[in-house]
Amino acid sequence: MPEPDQAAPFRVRPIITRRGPDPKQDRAARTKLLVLTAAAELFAARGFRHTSMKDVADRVEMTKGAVYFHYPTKETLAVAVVEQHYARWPELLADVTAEGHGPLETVARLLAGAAAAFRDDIVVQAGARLQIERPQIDAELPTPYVDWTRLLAGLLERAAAAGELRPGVSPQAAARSLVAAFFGTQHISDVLHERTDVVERWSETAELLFRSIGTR
Ligand code: LUB
Repeated sequence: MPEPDQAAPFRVRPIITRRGPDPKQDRAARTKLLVLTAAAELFAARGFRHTSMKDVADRVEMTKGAVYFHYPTKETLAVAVVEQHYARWPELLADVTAEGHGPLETVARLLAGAAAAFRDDIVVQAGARLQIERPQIDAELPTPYVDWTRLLAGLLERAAAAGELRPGVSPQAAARSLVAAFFGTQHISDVLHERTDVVERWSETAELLFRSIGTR
């Protein structure tokens, strides 16, 4: 099965912790990731406004100056956390693609994998909260939803070509509907149950949606 269009979605740079022979650079990259993860924990729990750079410094037992060395502003740190939220998805895509399923099954397993990441991964959770708080953050955050929509639409076009979609189902409309349903499901699960049930909630929503778009 041809590779999904990996060129387009999620154009974000993952943080590289091993930068080659220079141990100093390695240490700097590891410290940068440590600070980002601590910030993600605080942003996920308290939000952007109620998290200070001092809070982040205290959590990693570093001076504020040392934190500012890696992230000159709290906004820069928020952008980095949101970018790492999206940097999770190319890895998930590569893993699911390697399993070699048909395009519609690939869509189903991608979103099931994303649901588990929303339940278990603090950087994913923090990125989602910061995207909700975009109006409070004076910085250029990645545009939400569009990369997932483009990725799923590409796979669903292949599903249509493979006869996996019901006649008359538009791949673009199905992609937008799946993204909207996933966003809503994870958000409600977050507000009501801190996403402890997001995998189960998404599974039941997915069951209904894939019944309505798929031939099998
Ligand atoms: C996804 C969220 C929550 C889309 O793409 C995004 O930005 C998303 C966070 O903003 O759901 C659904 C896969």
